[in-house]
Amino acid sequence: MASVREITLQPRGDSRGQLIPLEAGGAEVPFDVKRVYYIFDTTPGTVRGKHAHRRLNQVLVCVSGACTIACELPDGTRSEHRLDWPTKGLVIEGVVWREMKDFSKDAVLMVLASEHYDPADYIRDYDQFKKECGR
Ligand code: T46
Repeated sequence: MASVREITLQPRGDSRGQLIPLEAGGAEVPFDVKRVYYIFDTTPGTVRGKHAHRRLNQVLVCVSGACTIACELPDGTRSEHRLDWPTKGLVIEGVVWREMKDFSKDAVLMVLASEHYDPADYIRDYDQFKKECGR
């Protein structure tokens, strides 16, 4: 079952500043994390992603700056999510077409992933995505 869900991460702040813990298997990250990567220093106006995954689940947090994640579910439902603060997270599970865009200059998009990197897990052709979704 594919889904896209915005989550609010709980900061453990005190007089020294903020800290957000993310625990695998907890409420925020509902899977075991096998990989972490982050995207930064993006070219102005660039659009990244433009693919779906067959098996991968992910949690995305823009830990600095801002960017927008555009998603399309298998049934064609589209949504856009502005990640512009480290307490905002997005959980993407199942076969979801995603694009990342409107990066601010200082954006650092961190992604927690449920699987190791596997090029075969990517659906990079939009028509193939729709086909695999039965559309
Ligand atoms: C996703 C969105 C949100 C690796 O070698 N290992 C990795 O774990 C990843 C993610 C990428 N790469 C290599 C493959 C390419 O040569 O890094 C290069 C850029 O990857 P890609 O063009 O797939 O990057 P994005 O920003 O379009 O997509 C990435 C993830 O690949 C994807 O899983 O959901 O971020």
